[in-house]
Amino acid sequence: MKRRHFIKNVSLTGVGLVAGNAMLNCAENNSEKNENETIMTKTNSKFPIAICTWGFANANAKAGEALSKGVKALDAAIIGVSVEEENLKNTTVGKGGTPDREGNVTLDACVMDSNGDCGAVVCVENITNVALLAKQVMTETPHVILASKGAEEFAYRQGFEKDNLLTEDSKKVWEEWLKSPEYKPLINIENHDTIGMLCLDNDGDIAGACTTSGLSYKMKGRVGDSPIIGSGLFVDNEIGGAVATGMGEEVIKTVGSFLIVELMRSGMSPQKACEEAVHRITNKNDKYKGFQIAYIAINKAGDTGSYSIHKGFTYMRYQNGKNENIHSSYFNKI
Ligand code: SD4
Repeated sequence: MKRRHFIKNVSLTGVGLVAGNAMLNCAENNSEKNENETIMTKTNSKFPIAICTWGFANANAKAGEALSKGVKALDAAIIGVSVEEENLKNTTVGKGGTPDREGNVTLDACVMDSNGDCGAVVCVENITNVALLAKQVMTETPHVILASKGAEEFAYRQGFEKDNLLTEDSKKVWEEWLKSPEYKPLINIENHDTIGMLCLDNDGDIAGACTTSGLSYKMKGRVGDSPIIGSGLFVDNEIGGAVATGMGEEVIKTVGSFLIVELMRSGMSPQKACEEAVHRITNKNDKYKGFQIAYIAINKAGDTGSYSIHKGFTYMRYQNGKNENIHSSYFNKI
């Protein structure tokens, strides 16, 4: 199936879901063409697995179901995260995201595939499905990152439609904030919901996607870790993958997701690697007391792990048809 074809045919609000359904049908048709015994063996194994940050049960289930039908890891991750990009109640991802301090909703996203290819878009306005757009950057351009207006214009050329990302609810909250604006971006221990997702498909291949509207009331033009390959997301199909959520500046300073994959390469479990990446931050000084960071990771064997600075972080894991919400262990016990 040519992605260009389905993007041309999608509606204003349904890029991701229409994309998702098209990919599912495609996988079903392909499955029919494949040998049945291969599919039966694989569905009985530990794979596929989908994990994502926070309690995004629907998003993770969508990805898991897609994987179970034979969709490859990257497309499944994009199907999953598009659920949150289109969820107006999620105020830190996609449409309905909290704006910057000037009232513009600007989105960041990246994807990384099992073959080591990646794509990202930063500071994009008016486009809801930015993870899918990041994939388009990867597959349809010679580049890895497109920013702002360039990314938006590329999106229109690819068939994405213009959308107003600032909902009435987000606008009201922003107007309230404007009455006594704090210059500091609002980020605290409880308030994070970027979605980062890692999928391990029936073939044992790993890929991921990460998408966010970034920090609430950030400075105009601010970009966090989420679209930065190695920080918000990193995948090495020989080893595993990791994604981050939380205070992006601190994740970037320690190249957190790349670090986790490298630690797994040297033999650490996903759990230990996530712990070590958090300790790199908490060992520096005590500023960690004022912000949250959390990582999740998966290795090639399908083992998963997570760790956060503070209490309260959870992640979803879909495996063998079961979609669980797992409470992460954390560093700051006081
Ligand atoms: C950022 N890491 O832009 C993102 C914010 C986040 O849940 O994760 N929010 O820094």
